[in-house]
Amino acid sequence: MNDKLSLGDRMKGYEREQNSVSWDGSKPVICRLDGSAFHTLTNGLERPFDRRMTHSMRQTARRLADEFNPVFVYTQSDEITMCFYAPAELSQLPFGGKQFKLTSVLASACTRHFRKSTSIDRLKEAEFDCRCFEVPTKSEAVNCLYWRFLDCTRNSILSVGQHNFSHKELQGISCNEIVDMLKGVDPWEEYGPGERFGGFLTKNNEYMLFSVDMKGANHDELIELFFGKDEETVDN
Ligand SMILES: Nc1nc2c(ncn2[C@@H]2O[C@H](COP(=O)(O)OP(=O)(O)O)[C@@H](O)[C@H]2O)c(=O)[nH]1
Ligand SMILES: [Mg+2]
Repeated sequence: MNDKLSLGDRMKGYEREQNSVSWDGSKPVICRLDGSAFHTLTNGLERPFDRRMTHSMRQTARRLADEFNPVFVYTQSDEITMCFYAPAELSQLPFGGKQFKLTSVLASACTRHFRKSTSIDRLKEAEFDCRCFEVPTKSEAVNCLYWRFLDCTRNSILSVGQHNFSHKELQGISCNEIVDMLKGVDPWEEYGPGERFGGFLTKNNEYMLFSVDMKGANHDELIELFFGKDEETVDN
């Protein structure tokens, strides 16, 4: 009996020791979800963009937002970036900010919502991984979004390029040059803003979905757009 207790206590000790690390919400926490092996899973979907795929990702992003109450969410391709921030009420992050719990539950919730949102059999096998990390300031959180936004526009241009030109024709060609090559063929600028810039969700009373070209935007205005005006803050 005593042996059993000490075994349980010992195991709980390991668990506690290695699973107790948490964020307190005083700095933004970024959680990035990414579809596993979507390159293969999306075989047979429309190229360069499949509306059913985009719709499922947006619906998943919205459901995750409703369930976990992040400050903002961004989705593009097969990925979703969420940001949590709760400086006024420390430890009010989901699961008290426990790193392993937040990371693992977000991955499974994303997988659940995505599978429910699609009627395409192949996509019902989708899985998502999640990585979470704290950044020092709100400004860096916006920079993280900008980083994903740049990835989105780059991949969007490449996808339309690859849809219209051969691998050989695109070798050594920059994204700006591909945009020029596409003019008069299948102009990238004429694709919808969601396909070029991805989709953002921010909260006023409820989550609003919009697409914006972050390249032309003012950084301070973006911080206000994503974090709101009157919050207690860490330094920008
Ligand atoms: N056909 C199609 N494929 C898409 C669409 N959205 C995302 N994908 C695919 O999803 C992949 C996502 O990239 P990445 O995460 O790097 O690939 P993974 O590691 O295989 O999941 C892209 O390379 C595309 O092949 C879409 O709307 N249509
Ligand atoms: Mg992926």
